Amino acid sequence: MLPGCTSWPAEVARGYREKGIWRGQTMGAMLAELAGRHRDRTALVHHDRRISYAELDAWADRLAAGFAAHGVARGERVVVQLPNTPEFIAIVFGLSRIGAIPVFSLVAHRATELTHLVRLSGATGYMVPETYRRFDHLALARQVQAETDTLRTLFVFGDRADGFVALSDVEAAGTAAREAGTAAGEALSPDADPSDVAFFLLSGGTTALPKMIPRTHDDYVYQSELAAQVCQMSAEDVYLAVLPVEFNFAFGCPGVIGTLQTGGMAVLADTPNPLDCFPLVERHGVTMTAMVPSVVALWLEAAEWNDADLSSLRLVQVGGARMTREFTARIGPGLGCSLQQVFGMAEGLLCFSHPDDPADAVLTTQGRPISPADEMLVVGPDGDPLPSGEIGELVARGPYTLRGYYRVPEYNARAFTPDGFFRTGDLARLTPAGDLVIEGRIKEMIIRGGDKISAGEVEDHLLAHPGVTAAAVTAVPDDLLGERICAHLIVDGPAPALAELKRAMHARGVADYKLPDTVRFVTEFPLTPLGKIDKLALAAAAASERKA
Ligand code: OOB
Repeated sequence: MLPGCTSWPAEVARGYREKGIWRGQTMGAMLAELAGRHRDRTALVHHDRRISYAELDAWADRLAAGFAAHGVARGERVVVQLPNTPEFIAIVFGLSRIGAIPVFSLVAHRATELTHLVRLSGATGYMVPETYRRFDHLALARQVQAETDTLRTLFVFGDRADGFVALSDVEAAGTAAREAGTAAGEALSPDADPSDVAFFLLSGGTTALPKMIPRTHDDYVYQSELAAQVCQMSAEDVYLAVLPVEFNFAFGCPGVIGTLQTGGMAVLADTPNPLDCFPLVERHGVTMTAMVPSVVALWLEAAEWNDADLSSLRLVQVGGARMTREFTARIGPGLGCSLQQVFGMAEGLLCFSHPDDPADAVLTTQGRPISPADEMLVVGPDGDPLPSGEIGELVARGPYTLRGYYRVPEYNARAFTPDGFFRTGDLARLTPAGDLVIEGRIKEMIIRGGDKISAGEVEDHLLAHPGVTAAAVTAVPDDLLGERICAHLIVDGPAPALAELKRAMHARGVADYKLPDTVRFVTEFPLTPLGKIDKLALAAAAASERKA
């Protein structure tokens, strides 16, 4: 495995292989197999473009050869920052075919996040769109290259630009290399090792900037295929990628990858907005999709007055944040389909409720792990498993749950138990039937709509503001987004306005979704008996002020 990643213990890995859980197939080889099976069937749809399985496979090959021709070598990391496009999917397959490793960045990330990712990953390549939502990604890429040491090549999806290699030129180089190679009888591209990293997902972040999650070919091929099976997907299914595909949920839970593994068709939406998505459901006969609760809320509202025909929908997966029973009860009737609750994380473990579970379980639990080989425990403060029904921390290990984040050994020592369970930082209990119920969080993370924000990261940015002597960041409840970001500050001198704090953070190159929504000024922080800042008390104070 790539140095800096933690492998599964050898005997555990052997067990997964012997049981056929890990198939020893790379993502690239899997696509070739799928292309052989489904040739002319449509794999991907975006606007008026339809890409067949055979076309996607040939495209990934051209890109693989093209990236190699542009110096991208096996094991090298390439940060990929693209909106929902077929290019994103083809590039991921293309890079992984030469054993290069895409790092999935959010399109909303800015200089702060990207310089961090490039430094942490040691990336040699960075792929951006020209502009997206009027933001100049070329300028961002130039800035990130100037501020870091390893970026050799900037790639752009769009027109040629100074200092960038255009994706069309990568493809052209690939076509030329393949023709020359075929003439010389060379093997196309040496395939990657299935037990090695296929790509890096990013953690929602709890303590600081995003951490990198190595996902191997073996683990991901297994996860997405199993997720598709649990959702009873078939070649007749049409999956709508409503969320950004760089999220694990939309990429492989089962997402786009699981859809391809069953021979179905994946439609890529530009935004989760129902006004964009409803016409896609109608036009393509979408049968399945995945959303976070704040997006479902928009869909439910729109479905009330919009007369779009959503009758093709059979299953809607909802996860990523907590929901009330009242809310979950509206989803099935409101959209005319079955609901599946999903508890998931980029780190691995996936729990799904099942449409044929008792109605109450579907409405109030996040179901069970998708794999019989998943191990999931609810433990108390001493690390011992708690009796069923008691609330404690959820810990997990299994064939698609990471054993360590990339290049953060000290953090890993705390984030995993000595026997390799990942400490999720989520508070949970199990029902007598064995279903998971998420009750809250230990980790200091705010879930604002679909976005995960690390309290510690925002605090660091606020502390950089002159006059701010102490900062604590908590969530405040919000009807629309679930939670919003509240900054509690102690200042020396005049209190800066919220707009001023936001402007300063924006100028530091922080993604907009992390900017605080409200600010409170206090003279001291309440402390817990152990002398830590009592964030529960701060959050409660903010919530009651908000109500008033
Ligand atoms: C998904 O992945 P991430 O990595 O963005 O966030 C993971 C965290 C979990 O640790 C938990 O705190 C929260 O998001 N979460 C939920 C939840 N599902 C995730 N909290 C309450 N209820 C749920 N159902 O969010 C993700 C990845 C794959 C599939 C679905 C969601």
